[in-house]
Amino acid sequence: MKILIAGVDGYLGWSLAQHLTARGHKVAGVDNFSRRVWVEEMGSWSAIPICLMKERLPAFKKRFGRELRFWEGDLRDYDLVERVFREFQPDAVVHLGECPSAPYSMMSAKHAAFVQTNNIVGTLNLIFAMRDICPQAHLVKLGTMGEYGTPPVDIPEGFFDAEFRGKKYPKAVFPRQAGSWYHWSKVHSSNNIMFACKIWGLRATDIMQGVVFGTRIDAMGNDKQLLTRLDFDQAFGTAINRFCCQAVIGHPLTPFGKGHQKRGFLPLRDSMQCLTLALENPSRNGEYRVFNQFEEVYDITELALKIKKVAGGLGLPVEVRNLENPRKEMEEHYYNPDHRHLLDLGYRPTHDIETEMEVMLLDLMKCRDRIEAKKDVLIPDVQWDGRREKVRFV
Ligand code: NAD
Ligand code: USQ
Repeated sequence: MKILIAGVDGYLGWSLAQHLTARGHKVAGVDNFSRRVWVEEMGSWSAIPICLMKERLPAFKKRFGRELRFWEGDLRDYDLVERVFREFQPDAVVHLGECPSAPYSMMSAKHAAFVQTNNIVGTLNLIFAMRDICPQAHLVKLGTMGEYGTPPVDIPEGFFDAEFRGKKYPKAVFPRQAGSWYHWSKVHSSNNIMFACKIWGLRATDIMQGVVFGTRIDAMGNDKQLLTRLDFDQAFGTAINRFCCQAVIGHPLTPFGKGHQKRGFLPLRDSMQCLTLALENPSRNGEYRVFNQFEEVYDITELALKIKKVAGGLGLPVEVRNLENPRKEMEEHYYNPDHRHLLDLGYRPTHDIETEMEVMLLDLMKCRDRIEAKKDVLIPDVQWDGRREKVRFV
């Protein structure tokens, strides 16, 4: 299959390009390197050193024996998107090319507007190009489990059978209650894609993905030039990735507030497995389907304690110390999302989260100096009420 990855220079995108190529697909990608700039703006860098695209591409060719065709450019530029589609004629498009950070979107009016414009306009351009150039292509769009928020009821995969005043309403869209301007940008794009499928007969899979963690996938082998980024700052470092970076420098692991927030999590290698299943089992023409993509639901403190245990086994003593919560979110709550669709397609979850954490810690121990050099970024100062003030340990 010819697969276009929008956002190919990113954490997931660079991994996915390798995973899909190793499976025999023909892959091409677009990126404008904005993730590199945002992390720099946060005063940070990737814990794992990453190469420039001009170094990544020859290393890719050497390992896989195939070119990765690459266009540098902004998905908000329709002319670029149209050119890429005309030249590559994809059978499938994986859209990862968005700003993925909740805290970044909460920093100021400009950041909120940037994140929403970037994410919504880029997505619109992709669906217009699909309509006009490749209407048979399948869009696999990364949404987020955070679109649903944390409601006090079970969360279905996108749709549920509603009932109001005794009347049934089958396949109603499950209500969205996102928790940041970023998460709302994902909701808006979900609605736009659903609409495009309805009026133009496009086909799409909207992936409500949980939080991803991990430093590597098998396809990378031991080639340093093929490694993907791993961030630990307050905006672009996600929970387990941050906790592992904290552990290797002996910094306390930092659940926010009471620390009983629950989320769906999955290792990077499972994310690759699930995205591949979605691509190789496309939706029908005109079908907009939703997959909830995660391995297991965990409580943030439970995860911190697991990392403490695994780190201890590697001779890294570390404590868990809660920080004031910079976000407005529930810290103790019900959380029970469904995730049958991918399991029905054959998803085999890793389940062995502690082994995955050990691999991460061993990889990150080699990057200790880089984390130490930027350790100031581990304590957040972006608060959901608009203040820019570092939170304290409680
Ligand atoms: P990432 O920031 O590493 O990757 C996104 C890539 O897209 C970056 O390389 C960036 O430069 C590029 N990009 C962004 N806007 C662009 C634009 N306008 N034009 C061209 N390129 C652009 O993020 P990621 O962690 O790989 O996440 C990928 C997707 O998956 C995002 O949509 C994110 O919301 C979603 N997601 C990620 C996670 C996670 O835990 N990492 C979880 C759920 C959902
Ligand atoms: N958290 C802590 N301590 C930390 C970091 C995070 O307690 O040091 C908590 C957060 O408060 C939150 C939870 O852990 O309750 C998850 O936070 P996160 O930063 O790991 O993830 P989040 O902001 O939700 O965003 C990430 C990705 C985003 C994706 C989302 C999936 O950055 O792209 O959409 O995970 S989900 O969380 O399911 O919405």
